[in-house]
Amino acid sequence: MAYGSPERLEDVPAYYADIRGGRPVRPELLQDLVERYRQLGIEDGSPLNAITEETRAALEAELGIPVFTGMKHWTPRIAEAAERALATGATTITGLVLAPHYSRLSIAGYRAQLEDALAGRAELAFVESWHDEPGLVDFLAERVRGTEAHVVFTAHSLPARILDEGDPYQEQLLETSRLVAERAGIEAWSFSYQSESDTGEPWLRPDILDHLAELHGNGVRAVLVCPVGFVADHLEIRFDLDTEAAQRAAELDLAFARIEMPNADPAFVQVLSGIVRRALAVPSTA
Ligand code: FEC
Repeated sequence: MAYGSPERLEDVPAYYADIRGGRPVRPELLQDLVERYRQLGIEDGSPLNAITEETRAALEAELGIPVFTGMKHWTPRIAEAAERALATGATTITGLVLAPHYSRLSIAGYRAQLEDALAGRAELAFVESWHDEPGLVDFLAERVRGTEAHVVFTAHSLPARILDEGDPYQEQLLETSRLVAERAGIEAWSFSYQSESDTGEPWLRPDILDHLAELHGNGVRAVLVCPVGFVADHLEIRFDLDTEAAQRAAELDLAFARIEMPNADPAFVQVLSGIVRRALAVPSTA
């Protein structure tokens, strides 16, 4: 399962409405979003949807069992993927989200959509999180090893209230960051959030834009961003990091680079395949 992305600019209002789940969308925020998607160039193809399909096909070939894509906020929907899987006669279905860290505000939503769609018609082996998966840690460590820059690990921010609700999201993100830094022998690293939404409530901080200024103030002159909370190129990577954060770094005279995302890299697909195999060996009882 993946987040999903609009294929055309004219899809953006419906996509945003889906993300908002029925809550009102402020027109100026919609306009701003359309503009970001225009800059991303989705009229020529959505990177996220194309990469997700490439990953699905590679995983299917690697596993030798059918793999279907279900998108949280776009088509093909999770419910459609569930029907297609059931139509093959599957009695156990593995749910894997292409996002390694659990939050009630993210992964739980994918799970709920899949559970509702299956309605008890197959056993569900759902992967709750894979933030400390050794293969993922090795893969990311490989991407940052040897850098002389300060490494900034990032992930999508969420409303800060999750901290009071005992949500494991932040803990898992810091754990992945620590494991990757240790594995790569990196001592100069920090973590910051990105892609905060304007929803009128406080979000988890620090935001990368402030964090870059803080690092610069502390004498850092080069950063390498490693977005541990994402696995593919999409709007939050190509716009929020490559455009917005890169611009802020340029204003600060801070050298800025980011790692290449895992996307459908064969080594990354092998990591996913290992996770699915293990999940299938132990179907969840939930
Ligand atoms: O390339 C693309 O078209 C899709 C990029 C994309 C990814 C993504 C991942 C995550 N989100 C998470 C949480 C939230 C929360 C809200 C929210 C809002 C948006 C909006 C867009 C968007 N997200 Fe997203 N997210 C992506 C895109 N996200 C567009 C709406 C406009 C905006 O704020 O920029 C706030 C919802 C609300 O308004 O109530 C919360 C989390 C992830 C990482 C986990 C995952 O991939 O599922 C968490 C990719």
